[in-house]
Amino acid sequence: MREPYDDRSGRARTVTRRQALGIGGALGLVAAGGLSVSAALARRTPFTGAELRSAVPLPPAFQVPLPLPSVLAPVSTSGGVDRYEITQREATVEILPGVRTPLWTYEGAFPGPTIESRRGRPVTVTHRNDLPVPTVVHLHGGRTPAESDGYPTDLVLPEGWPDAAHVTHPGPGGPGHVMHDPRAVVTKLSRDYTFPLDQRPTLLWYHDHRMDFTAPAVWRGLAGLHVVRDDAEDSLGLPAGRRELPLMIADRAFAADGGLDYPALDPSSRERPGVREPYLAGVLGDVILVNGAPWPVHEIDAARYRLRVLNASNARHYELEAITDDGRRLDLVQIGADQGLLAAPVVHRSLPIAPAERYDVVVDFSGVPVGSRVRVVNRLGSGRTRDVMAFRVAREATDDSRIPRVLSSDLPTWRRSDAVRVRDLSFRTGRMHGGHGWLIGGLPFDPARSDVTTELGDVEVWRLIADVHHPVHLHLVGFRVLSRRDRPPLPHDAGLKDTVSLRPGESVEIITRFDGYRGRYLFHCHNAEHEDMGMMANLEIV
Ligand SMILES: [Cu+2]
Repeated sequence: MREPYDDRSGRARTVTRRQALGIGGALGLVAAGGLSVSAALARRTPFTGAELRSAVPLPPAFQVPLPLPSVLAPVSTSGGVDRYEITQREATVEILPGVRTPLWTYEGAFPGPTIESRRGRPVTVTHRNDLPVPTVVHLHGGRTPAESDGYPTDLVLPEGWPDAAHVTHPGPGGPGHVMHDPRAVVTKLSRDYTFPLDQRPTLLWYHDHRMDFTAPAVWRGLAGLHVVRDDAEDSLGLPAGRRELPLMIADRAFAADGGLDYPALDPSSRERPGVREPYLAGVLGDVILVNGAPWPVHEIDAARYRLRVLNASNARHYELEAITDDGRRLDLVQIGADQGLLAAPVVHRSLPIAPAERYDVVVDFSGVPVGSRVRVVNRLGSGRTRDVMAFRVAREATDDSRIPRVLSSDLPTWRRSDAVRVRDLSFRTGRMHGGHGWLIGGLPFDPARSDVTTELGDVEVWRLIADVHHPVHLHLVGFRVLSRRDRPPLPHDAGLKDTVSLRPGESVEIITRFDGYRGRYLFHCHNAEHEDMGMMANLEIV
């Protein structure tokens, strides 16, 4: 697993190997032909992946109103536990005006219904699977006991699926490569997931995490939000109520029949995982959805708003800016990261966000003239994918919200000297079961292999090294970013994270304490196509 890493030679080796395999161009990776390695990396290709083109007419930007996902009502709140029920089912939804799109949904909606919870108050969600394929639910960012964390082989089988005893996984190498996971806990039709939520308040999200098929399942609509709150955060005076907006950003593409386009090798998601070759590095859509609506617009007061932004895209990266009609860039005042409030606000003019990352941001619209617009754009997009959404300032308003100079004082303060070990983990392309794969430490995911074993309470430093973009996510724990390219972290690395964006050729150090629960967890790349094609590993806490 250990791999000595010298910045220059490491990068050169990556590209050489890729060229030797002859897959660089096909993968839409750094286009190295004719460029020196350093020039190719310096171009910092804004994305890793290839874009699908929709085959239906697309609506103009900023016409469709921004939907706000409905908040799910508990079926019971007795015994100190909030109980919810969610049915996973097919539904046909109008995403593009006048176009009917079949989806896989939680409760018939995309995004699924939002769960609102309080820190330390357990939530149990009974998920019923009425879809045609097995599913697994993972609460991303949750500090969850292993049995409810949605390990990829802990399947919930639908009606009529072959019996649990016969569940094997075809593996990304195709039907010839079969994996069996003796530790999998498989249920039929439904499963109760229990979330203690003994953790810092933040925006979490739940999504499908099925072995080999996470990317197509999330693409088809299996994603929803889960907010954790507590009294301390409520008392800060941040913008609240209708001035707090969840924004789930996700790109998709649409086929001629109105359905979502996805380049799956097996469109039924039943047997053969993986995508067609041009999309091996990631699937990008040409339509930008926010809360399930294309390039929406939202009417607002001339006041401060709290925007809780999630990048729920499979592979697309964004660098967000808020631009007024007269070309002014509004400050994006970051108050929180993946795992809750920062110690103090950090002001950005643009904010990079990789798949699965969240930012909690306050934007002050009070200086924007009534009747004008603020566009949220993606600096990494081009053409139609440059626009994300818009706010239209509809009216003057009073505003008694504030952004305290001190937001929290409970962030972990792990030091490098606290670490009992340092691990080097590479995230790179390579060969897997005779085909193309994405590897951690040179190996594709195998549920039966031990990758990282650590003791409950241990502090570790991980040095993560990438070839192309890899947003790396750890289950169970939050971490802090210690360094990038042996330099101090960037401003947007502040706070407690659960996903860190490795950029091409980059090494990033993180530090964390593995506490909370013992058991079998995961860490993986959150480019969903990479994840399905091998880029996951076991994290065993003993
Ligand atoms: Cu990746």
